[in-house]
Amino acid sequence: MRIDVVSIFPEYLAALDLSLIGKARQDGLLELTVHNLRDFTTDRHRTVDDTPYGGGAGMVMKPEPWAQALESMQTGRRPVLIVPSPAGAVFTQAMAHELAQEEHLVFACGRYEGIDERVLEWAAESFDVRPLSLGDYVLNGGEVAVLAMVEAVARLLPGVVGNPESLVEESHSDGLLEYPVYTKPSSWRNLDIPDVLLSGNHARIARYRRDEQLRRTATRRPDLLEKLDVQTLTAADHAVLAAQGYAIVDGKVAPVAPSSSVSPSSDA
Ligand code: 6GU
Repeated sequence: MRIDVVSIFPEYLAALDLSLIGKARQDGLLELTVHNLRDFTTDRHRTVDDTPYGGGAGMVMKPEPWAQALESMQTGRRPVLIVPSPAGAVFTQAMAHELAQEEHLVFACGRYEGIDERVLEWAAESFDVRPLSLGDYVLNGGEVAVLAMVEAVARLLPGVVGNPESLVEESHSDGLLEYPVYTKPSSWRNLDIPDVLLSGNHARIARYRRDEQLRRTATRRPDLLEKLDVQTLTAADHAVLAAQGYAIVDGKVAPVAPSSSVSPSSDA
């Protein structure tokens, strides 16, 4: 995969030299280049921003440096142009999987109040333009979002994560949060790991972990439960959900009064 990142703070992206992503680049699995937007300006001051038409606070990124930068990275195919913005659609694990299938991603890091909107219109001719947000909060610029998105995508590329099985059971891959994990010692500062993990009974361990995924998701992310494909839920799952105050209503997981038929268990 090829990734180009355009930013006025290329040093911000230095973290992409490290760890698994740095290794993927060294191994040739990922060809990643960070570009300085100011290298695409033509004036003495290397100006990238100007005041907003219509007034208002802050500055807006000028269109021409962006056009010069993006033109320099056009290829025969249509690359995906990701524009990190709190005004974008929320980036998800499903999108990370989709983007991991692409040949070429370009990330355009905006700063200040954002990039002149015409850049996105103009770019749509040669790029698949996607304004994407990390979530409902505001960052000062796209750089931190790019670090997050590049890491989420690159770790899905074949060969980047050593053990591909570690990608299967993680949070969000099946619409549920991950179960809790423990390591040695089994008793630490008067806190014991759940007995079932020492039982050697793999079916019981799998059931315990699935229960914890359902309980955690019910407590921490009830919004995810309501998006679950109910076809993937077993009778045992229904019982755990009932104890958390959920039932299947009209083919969806929905909150109801807690069931008394199943003894409630402590939450993760
Ligand atoms: Cl992608 N960019 C900025 N500037 N702020 C954000 C964001 C992105 N996602 C959440 N907040």
